[in-house]
Parts: sequence; structure tokens; C-alpha cells
Amino acid sequence: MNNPLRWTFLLLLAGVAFAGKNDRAPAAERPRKLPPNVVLIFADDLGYGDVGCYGATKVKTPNIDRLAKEGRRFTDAHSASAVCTPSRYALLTGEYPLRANGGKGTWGPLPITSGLIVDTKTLTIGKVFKNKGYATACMGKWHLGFKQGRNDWKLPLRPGPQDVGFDHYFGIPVVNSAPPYVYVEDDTIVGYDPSDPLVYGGRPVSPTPTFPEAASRKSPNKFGGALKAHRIYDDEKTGTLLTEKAVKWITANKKRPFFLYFSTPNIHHPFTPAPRFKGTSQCGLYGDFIHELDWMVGEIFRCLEDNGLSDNTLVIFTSDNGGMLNLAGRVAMKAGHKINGDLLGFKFGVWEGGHRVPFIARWPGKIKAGTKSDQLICQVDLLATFTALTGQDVRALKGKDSVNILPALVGDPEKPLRTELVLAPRQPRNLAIRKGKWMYIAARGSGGFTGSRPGDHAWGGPAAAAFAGSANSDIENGRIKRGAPPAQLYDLESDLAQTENVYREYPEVVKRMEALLNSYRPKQKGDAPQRGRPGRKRRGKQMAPSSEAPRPQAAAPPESRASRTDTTTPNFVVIFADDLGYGDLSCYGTTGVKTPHLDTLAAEGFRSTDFFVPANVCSPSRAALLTGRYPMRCGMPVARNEGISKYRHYGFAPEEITIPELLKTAGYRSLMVGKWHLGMEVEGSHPLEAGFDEHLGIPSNYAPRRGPNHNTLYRGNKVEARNVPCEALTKRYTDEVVEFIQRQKDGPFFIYVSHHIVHTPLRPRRAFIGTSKKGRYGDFVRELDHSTGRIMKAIRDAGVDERTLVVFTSDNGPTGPGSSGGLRGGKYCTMEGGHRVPGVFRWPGMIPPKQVSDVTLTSMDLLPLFCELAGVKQPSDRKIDGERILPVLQGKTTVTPHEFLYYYNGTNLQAVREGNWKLHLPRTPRDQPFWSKRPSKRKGFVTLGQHVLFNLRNDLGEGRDVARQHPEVVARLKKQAEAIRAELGDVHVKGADQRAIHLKDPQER
Ligand SMILES: [Ca+2]
Ligand SMILES: [Ca+2]
Repeated sequence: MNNPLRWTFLLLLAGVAFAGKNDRAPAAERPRKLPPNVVLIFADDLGYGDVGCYGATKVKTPNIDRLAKEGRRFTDAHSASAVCTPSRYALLTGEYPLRANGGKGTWGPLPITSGLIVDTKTLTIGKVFKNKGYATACMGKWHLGFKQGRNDWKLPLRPGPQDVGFDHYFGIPVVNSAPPYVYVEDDTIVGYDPSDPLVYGGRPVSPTPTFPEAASRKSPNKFGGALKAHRIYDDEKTGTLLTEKAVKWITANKKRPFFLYFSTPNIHHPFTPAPRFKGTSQCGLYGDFIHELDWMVGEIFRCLEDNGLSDNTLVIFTSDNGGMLNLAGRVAMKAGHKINGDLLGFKFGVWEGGHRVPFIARWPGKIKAGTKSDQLICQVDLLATFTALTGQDVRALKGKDSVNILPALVGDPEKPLRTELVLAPRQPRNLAIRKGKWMYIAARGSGGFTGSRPGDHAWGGPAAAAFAGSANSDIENGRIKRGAPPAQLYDLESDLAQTENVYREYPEVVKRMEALLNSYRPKQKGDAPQRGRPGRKRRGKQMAPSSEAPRPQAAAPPESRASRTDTTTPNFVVIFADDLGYGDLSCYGTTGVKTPHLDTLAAEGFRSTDFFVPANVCSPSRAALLTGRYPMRCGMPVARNEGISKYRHYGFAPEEITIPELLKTAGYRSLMVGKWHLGMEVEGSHPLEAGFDEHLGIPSNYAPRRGPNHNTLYRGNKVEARNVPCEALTKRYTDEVVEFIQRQKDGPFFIYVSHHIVHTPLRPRRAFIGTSKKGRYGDFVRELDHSTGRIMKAIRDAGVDERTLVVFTSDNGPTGPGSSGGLRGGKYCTMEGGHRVPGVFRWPGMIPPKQVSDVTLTSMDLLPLFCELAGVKQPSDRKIDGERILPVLQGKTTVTPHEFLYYYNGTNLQAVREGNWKLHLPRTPRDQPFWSKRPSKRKGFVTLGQHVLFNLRNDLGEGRDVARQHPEVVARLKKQAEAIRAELGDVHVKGADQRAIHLKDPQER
């Protein structure tokens, strides 16, 4: 097979015009040579204007420029996506990223725990070379996952690079800005010690170098253990180490044809060049990191020369996507460095700056030195190109989007090699297509970063255009104009900087481009989610499905959303009150307080009279809402107390998957404002680490005993203001929400407003004092109502009323002056007063108005509901306790999807409910959490010697024990209690599906 004659023959067969006019080497000599080696240098986030031969003046890149001087520079080369993972997927597989994941596509950066997303059976660039007996290696950043399904980081890390075409791998397994901060070699962790495994979510997290803010973001570690491996990992040594490894590998393989995929972490944030490069550029760390990259290129080149390989090696230099306007990027731009040249936009976005990248090829004697090509090419083409280069039949490639561009490397074809090119941003709906001079983008904006403030790490999109000196006819004052065309068309021949959206001038072109783009989109099955999908199981009778029954089919994948019209892509707003009782709003019957805005919300939508929260105190209720899981399941069954040191490590488990994390996969932007109470200062538990893109709030309750930061307002990780009066908070939060809605009206967005109202201290703003007949408590509720009115007005003003689902509820029952609406008990107990709260849903046109419903729903149902409506698949690797409630909200069924409800007081299982039956279980004060050990009026049963059964149908106040009349019900629910105790645990029982609680004696203070 490796007969060189055959190789040459096949090469000619593949149509490669090897010997250009200036190639003096007689063809007859060539068979004596080895096939060419290939070194692919793949930079990270290196923009179109980031190197000297593409116009940079504030950095010096002599080695990269030399490649151009001795080779060919392309001006219209693209990464297939503006995002790392999908771009790499396309490079390796020769397939558009929208084909990944069995047609669901890959759009964003791959999560830390993702399995390998390259099918081990598919042809990759590595396999193309291996087929021809090449030695192959990947050195550097991988970011395509390891292992099958989910990566638990247990060794060996297979399948991995070695299963998709690389004999050898060394490098950074995910990305230099995200954990684990260890090196991986082949399928093992460098410095791995079996007695100290690497544990995702392990506490304490293992140390890793940190850098000043100027280096831009490096995410906190999320792994514990593997201390030695963590010690070996050093950001500032990575560039040097990778280069040494590459040089060593080339030298060892110089006798064979070889392929090196050298995937540098430069210049992805954090910007951590070796100290010797610091201060060497004229544009800060950003430029210094480019200098290190240039040095790396020079070292590889020198190694080729030293080994006599430089003539017979094709070197390709390119980048996985455009430049990013992170802090270092901004500093560089201010110093006069144009990271993406004159192109519009940045990394993640589909404007040219996001994916038009440097692309240089050097191959002495084959590629004419010092030339330039304007051919439209893409990295997805390297698969076919390498296939042709190695004399294999390009026509045999099946299911690939790769075009052989070898003719554009070694010759000057007159005709374009590519007739069209699909280009992907972060947001599926902004998918774009290039054909000739036309670039069509299927939605408004760039579909990339949406950071709107110059201080945002991910500043980008319209908001950052002016800063980069760009102008665009759709943008006004940093936003997409009202009335801008719904999609974009650019003539890149006359307007490479994309200043003018000519969508309205060329309707025929738009139509043609749209049709062409749609031909690439995954085929649609089913219709808009609210009408249900084929394959979804309808629930039968109420009691039929057990908790083991198959869960409803997951909703359609995100990309199907992309092709829906905007009106069916809802925004989600969750307004979450604190300690607000079932009877505290006028629409739920309160007296002495008027809540007209909330009453309108209910009247215009769906009001639940049986809305269950699975906790009777703050933190667990919040964890359950965000994860769709019982607090015991997600490891957060009791409230945090920031003022007590034992809660130091007790936070929101990073392993949990949250609503904003899921919605992010469908292009949602999420805001959290208000009280977090899930451990803002615990590693991995901050709102930004739980998936929110933006955050403004205080850590927990507004109470001096909650520590010195109880009145510190944070924006993300930064202090926004200290010593903020409680009275000011609600207005501040509401202002933030209103501003966010205005800014994000092009959506989709998710807002979680977590009020302090009506938790103590009862301190409404002055304007509300005396506005109710229930003192400060009622006045505070009035302020909550007023805030809700402002949010609803902002939604209307933004024109998104008909595509916004608003949910209002509370985290647990009332204290002191609050009203449980006739229910027994309140906060801190498992009577209905502790767990049944207001629940209101409003979405004009989708949820019929004036509905009052007693169908049991829970706060855990929000995650499945939002996933379904956003077209996002629910996590399938874990139990989600929330159920599908859309048919209930739409009045199509009155059957609850919940067979049983479980009432925990902290870690103590105290009651089980089935339909109207509620069985209270025996307990002692020792079982109780500290807040319920002593009897008081609203604490329900502190001690219970035997089972007590209530029928809520006619005894909602839980007053008449009917256990003796219904022994069969008692027996059934006792059995169910045992089953759930085994699954979720109890005070002295560790459940089979219970996450470890990072807290000693959780029931004790
Ligand atoms: Ca990148
Ligand atoms: Ca609360």
C-alpha cells in the first residue's frame, strides 16, 4: 500500500496539479521522496488582524510572517464556526458542526463533563493520514470531550484523541480557561496518582495558578484531588512545554511521514505567556501572548529545518475563530491593535470578525512563495484536502462537507472551489450562509456574545461595534435598531466590513439564500412544542405512572428552535417571593393589602390553588426550582447560614444542571437578580457558575448576623455597592430587570428575580409605607406588587408580551404576620401552610386567561416546562422530579402529572401525599431540624407518635385524622414513604440517589 509509485499515481489521479510552472523538480525524481509531512498549527481565538502579515503593527510576528513570505496567504479563509468546539469538530471531521450529535449540532463550548463528540467510526483528518501509514499526533487543546456519554474523568480517558486518528496526544483536555487544570497524555492524566483521583465537584477544590484580572478570565477550578497533577499544570509554562513536546515528537518521527496537529492554547484567555514574553509587545498581555505563539511557530519551523524536513513538509497556520474582546483584547484595541482588522464582530458571532481568520500554507516547491489567494475556503475543507494530498480518493468521502482545496494551495484555479459555505455562530438561529459575494445571516445581530457593557468579559455584538471602529446600518446606540430587517444580507465584495445590511434591497437574493441555508438545516419533525410532538407519551390515569415510568420524551433539540419564528420562542421570567404565604395576595383572598398587578397577572393567565414547593425554607426551595429536583436529591436540604462557619463549604453543587445552563444551549441569555442564598462565596456555587450570564444581588438574607457582606450588593463577582439599605434593594433589582428586558428584547432570555420581600427585615421603600392596612408586612407586599407591575410594563414596552411566559411564586410559607390562607402551619413545617404557595403563570395567546386550577403543580416543573418550550433536551443522566405541565397550563387536561409529593423538613421525611391523601409520618424533636424542634403555633407536629392521615379534599386545614378509617391508604403511603426514603434518604438514612451534603449534622444549627 505504501508503494511510492502508487502514491504518486493516486495523487495525479486525484487531480492535483502538483508541478506548477515554477516547480523545477522533475516529476520523475519525486517517487524517491517520502510523502509530504503535514504540520497544522491551529491557534486559538487569533483574529484576522492579529499577525503582521495580516496588517498588525503593535505585535511582531516574524516567524508567522515568514510562513507567508515563503508560502501563500489566504484572505477569505474561515473557521466553520465562531466557537472553539464546533470549529474543531469541523476541522477534524470535515463535517459542518450542525451535523454533530446525530444532527442536533454542536454550537457552544463543550462542557467539562462532556463525552467525546466525534464519532469513533467517522473519518477524521488524523485517520486520513493514518490510512497512509503516517505517524499522527495531536498536541495542545482538545475540547472535543473524552469518554462515552459523560466524562467522569476516571482513567483511562477513552475513547479520546487516540480513537479518532491520533497515535499520540498531549495537552490541555478542555480549554486553558476551564478546569480541570491538568495535562493529559494519551489517555491518562500527567502526574496521576491512583490514591488521589481527580474528582469533579470534589471539595476542597485543588489549587491551580491564578492571575491578575488583566490576564482575563480563568474559571475557578471545579475539581478536587489529583494534587500532583494540578501542581504540574502551569499556565505560563504551557506554551513552552507543548513546543518541547512537539519538537521531540517530530524529531522522533522524522523517518516516517508524519502529521502533527498542533493546537496551541495561545491566544485564548487567560493570557499567560511565559515571563520572558511579558512586556515585549506594544499592546499588553494580548500581544505578548501572540509573541509567544510566534516563538512557538519559529521553534517548530527550526526543528523541521534542523531535521532537513522543511522542504517536504506542508505547514498550515490558522486559527479556530476570530478575536475576542475580553479585558486583554480591549487593552490591545485601545493601544491601537485591531484584533480582527477592519472586520465587523468578534469570536462567537457570525459577522466576519468571528470566523474569517488568518490561513497561511507553506510548502516549498509546491506552493509559490509570497503569494496571496482570495479563494473562499474553510477549515472543514482540510479533510478532503488531506485526502487528496495523500493520494486517496476524494470522491469516496461520504456525508462530509469538505471540499478539496489543494488546487488553491498549489495552483491558481480560476473558478471558485467552493460554491457555498455554511457558517455557524453560538446561537443556532443566526446560522449563516455564504455564496459568492453574498453573506446571508438568518436573524438579527451576530448571534455571539451579548455582553453589553465595556466591563463585561464577553462584551460583543452590537454593543461593542463602535468601540472597534465598526458601523452597521442595523445598529444604533449599541443596539439593533427597532425596525431593522429580520435577517441580514451583505455584499462582501463591495462591503467587506459589513456596514450595510441590504436585506431589503435584494429580496430575491434573500429568498434564494434563505432557501439554500434551509437546505442545510436538520429536517424538522413535529411542529412547535406547544402542540405536542410525535412520540410523546400521554399520561393516562392519575395513578398509573410510577416514578419509574418512562419520562416524557425530551423536547426537540435546540436547533429546531432556530427555524421557528420568533413569536414561538418564549422568554421566561420567574418572579420569586420570599416567605410569601398562600393567602398573602388579594387574588388568593388576603384582606388589607391590594395587589392589583399580581391579580391582573393571575386574571390574564393561570392561577394555581395547589402549587407545591418541595421545601419550607429558603435555600432548598431555590435549589429545587433551579434544578427541577428535590432538595435531598441535589444535596441542599437545609438553609445556608452565612454567619456560621460550619456552612462554609455548603453550597449549590456544581454537578447540578440548572435552568439557565440548559437554556444557554438554545441561545438564551440569563439574568439573576436578588437573593441567591445558595452559597455565593462557595467555590462553584456563584450564580455565574450556575449558568447565569448576568447577576446583581446580595448573597443571602438582609440580616447583620449573615456576615459582613449581608448588605453588599454584587454584580457578578464584583462589589457594586456596600452598605446598601434594605429599602433600596427592590427598586434596584427592578431597575436591573427593566434594563435587561429593554436590552435583550431580541431575546430569548430568562430572568430569575429573587425578592427579599416579605422575608424579615420588613423594610419597604418609603413610598410604600402606609399603603396597606397590614403594617410594614402589607406595605412590603405592596412594593412587590409594584415591582411586578414595572416588570410587566417593561415586557409590554419591549414588544415581547406575547412571547414571554411570566411565572410568579414564593419559596415557602409565611412567618409572623403573613397569611397561609387558612392552611395549617407556615414556614418551617410540613403542613400545607409551609409548602403550598401562590403559583401564577401568564403567557398571552398560549395560556388561556382566567384559569383557576386545583391540579397539583410544583416549582420543580419549571425546568421541564422551560426546556420543552425552548426546545432543549432535559438532562437524561439524572432523575428530574419536575413533570410536564404545559397541557395543564393550557387547560387541556386536569390530571396532575405528579403521582406523589414528598414533604421533607430539612433532611427528615415527614409526609407523603397522593392526590388528596396526605400521610404524616411519626417523628421526634431529634429528627427535626433545629428550626422545628420546639412546638409553636405554626410549626405543625413537632412530635408525632403515629401515622396521621388527612384528606385534603374536605380538610385542607389538616384537622381530622382519618387514618383509622383508611388503613389501606395508610399502608400504601407508608410503603411509598419507605421507597422514597431509600431513594432520597432521611435523617439517618443515606438515599441511593441522594447527593452528599457538605455539612456536618445538617439538622443541627
Ligand atoms: Ca477559540
Ligand atoms: Ca424563604
